[in-house]
Amino acid sequence: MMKFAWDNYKSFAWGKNELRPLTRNGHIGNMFGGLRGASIVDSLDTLYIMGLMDEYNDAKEWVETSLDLNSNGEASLFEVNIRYVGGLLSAYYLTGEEMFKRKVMVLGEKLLPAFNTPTGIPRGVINLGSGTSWSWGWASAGSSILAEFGTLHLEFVHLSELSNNGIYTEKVMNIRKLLNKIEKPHGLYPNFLSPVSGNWVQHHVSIGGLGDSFYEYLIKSYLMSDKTDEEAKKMYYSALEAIEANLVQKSPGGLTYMAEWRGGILDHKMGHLACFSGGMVVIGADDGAPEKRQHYLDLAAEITHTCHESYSRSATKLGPEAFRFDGGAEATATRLSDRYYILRPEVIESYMYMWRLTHDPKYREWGWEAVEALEQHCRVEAGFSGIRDVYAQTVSHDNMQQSFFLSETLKYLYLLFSDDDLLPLEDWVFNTEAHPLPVVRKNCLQGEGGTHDKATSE
Ligand code: DMJ
Repeated sequence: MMKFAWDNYKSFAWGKNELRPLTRNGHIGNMFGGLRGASIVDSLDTLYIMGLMDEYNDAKEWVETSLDLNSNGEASLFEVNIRYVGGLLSAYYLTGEEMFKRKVMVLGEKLLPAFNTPTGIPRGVINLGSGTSWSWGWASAGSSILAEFGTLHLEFVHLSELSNNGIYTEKVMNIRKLLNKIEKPHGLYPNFLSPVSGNWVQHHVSIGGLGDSFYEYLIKSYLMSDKTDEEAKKMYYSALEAIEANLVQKSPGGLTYMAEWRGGILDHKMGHLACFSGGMVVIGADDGAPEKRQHYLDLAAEITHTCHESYSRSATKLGPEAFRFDGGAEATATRLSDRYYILRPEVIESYMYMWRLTHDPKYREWGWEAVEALEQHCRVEAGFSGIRDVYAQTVSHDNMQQSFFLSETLKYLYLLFSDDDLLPLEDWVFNTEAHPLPVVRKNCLQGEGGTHDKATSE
């Protein structure tokens, strides 16, 4: 599947950001500020771990000769960070190729002006040429988004490691400091924060879109620090406690789900994006209070089961963008506008983590069901495409092969069917775009003469 997706991207969209598989051309979009080749940078590590070396070498050569970092457009800080910074960092750590390190250092520096705000909370959009930054037009009152400014930590810690320059870590620690200080309604983190006043702009809380990877990066920051970042650990487990107390629900049919919260009122909806949380809860099961270990394993299994139900209750056996638990619905989309599937990884991501941590064969069976569904409904003549309605017997394609399909969906599937010693979870942490980053081991010189910590990829 990876070779097919890649070969078609190469034939019809080489150098563009994504492949449009029906019209056989490339898509550029406006998320990456004029940067090109998102599918190439997102695929480097996947190709490498799959042993597709000719393809990896083509990708590497393109990055070396054609990835132009002197672009001058409006980029999403979050998207550039998770796909480009994450992709280049993991390519460097996996292969040791200095060129990736050089590129990521240049790119990292270009992101720093986004933090020049009264609070140091970055704005969502940055012009990579001029360094001017601003907030998304659609975000309430010029606010920054929790899942955007809260999903920089892993990459920025590694930028500091590699450059021996503490500035990146300082920037993300400052975000954390503010989040720790500010009052949280019921212990929850709302999705919108003003980068000017440092106050929440409105009280919408979600484990899906707008909130999701902030929570993911708390537990992963702790794990990536070789379990030394006690502050991240504390924040993660208290956030999870608040989520359990306010958002986790059981449907009349017995399905556990994470609802959304709007100023105290629950919206009984779970987004596909929120399905990453099965994986998140299971990777954190061992490090919370010992008496909660089994509870976390159960919660992770229940959420993953619910997300599987959202797939198995559709005609295509692929899940909708959002599913509901009200008006008689149980893990199904009720609105036409929520019925699409754009090759997202989150459900398969949770299968992979659940498999690694429990070895229950059902997770491989569920992963295989997803493979068959992808092959049957999303494979078209020139690549893979998202579909508009997972409940329709005859599918309609959206003509887009997202770069995260190559970076995440196919990588997580590959890992689900690989032995545990391929990128072992004790040594690697996956960023939110599935780019593996090594655990930063504390060397024995730590604290002596300010020696910086050393990253190992053993
Ligand atoms: C990816 O870019 C990342 O997983 C992100 O955290 C959420 N959205 C997409 C995949 O669905």
